[in-house]
Amino acid sequence: QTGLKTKSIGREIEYVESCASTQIIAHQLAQEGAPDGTVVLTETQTAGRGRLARKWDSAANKGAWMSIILRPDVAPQKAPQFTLVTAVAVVRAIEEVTGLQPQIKWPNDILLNGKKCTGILTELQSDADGIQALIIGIGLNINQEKDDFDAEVQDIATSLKMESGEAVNRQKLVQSLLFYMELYTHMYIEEGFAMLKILWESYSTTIGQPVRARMTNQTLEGIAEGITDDGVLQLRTADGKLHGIYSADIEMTNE
Ligand code: BT5
Repeated sequence: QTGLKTKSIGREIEYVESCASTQIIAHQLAQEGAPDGTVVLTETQTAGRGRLARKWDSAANKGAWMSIILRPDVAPQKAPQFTLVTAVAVVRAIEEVTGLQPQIKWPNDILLNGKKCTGILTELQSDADGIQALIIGIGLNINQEKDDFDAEVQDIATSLKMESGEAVNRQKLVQSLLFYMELYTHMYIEEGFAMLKILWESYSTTIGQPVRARMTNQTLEGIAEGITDDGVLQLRTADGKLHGIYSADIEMTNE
């Protein structure tokens, strides 16, 4: 009895007590034809990963580490917005279960009091026919204490328990997250990003702020003016030019 209220997401759940990375398992399952909505969930990852092959600290039994396989019938350029849609679902679930009020830092971080409690990693399987599968990885810090985190992330990471002062029921949080994932991904696929963008912006800590955007080949500083309906960050530099940024690490420069 999982208590799930969803129709597609989480109807198939592959639960493993530990693994290298749920992304690896999900990629393999997707290649073997796993249906839309399949979820891979684990307690511990030995090689949890972030973007650009960075490490994701996945402490035992205290978070929720999962990958969701989606098979949306959308063009590949609509894939990056799934990260933003997922961020909204994560915020709603955390609000509902804990009463905390997280913020979204474009594109893939969820923050509480300026520290990261969740990271999202959207990966793509595609071919000449378009998207075969999206593998959406979500790493939620739930019941960790500061000491549970690796030394190198202790100053930037937080958990729901650290912020609320109470242990959080992980199952409830996962159920709520899958519910909102289904709701918002369907809304996005059927109606596009415009409505969700309004919701996203209401949770965003990035928009309207001075930021530094580090990309692989350059760094730009300016004001984050907004995101487009494609999820592209609009950054205005001091020379007045507007830059469209597809992927970067953002630092707030007014802190
Ligand atoms: C992310 O990358 O934030 C995406 C993280 C996705 C993790 C999930 S867990 C389930 C699934 N299976 C996987 O193997 N991955 C996904 P990025 O924006 O590149 O941020 C990575 C950076 O976040 C690291 O370089 C650290 O600075 C920091 N970090 C690492 N572990 C953290 C943690 N547990 N909490 C907060 N920050 C962390």
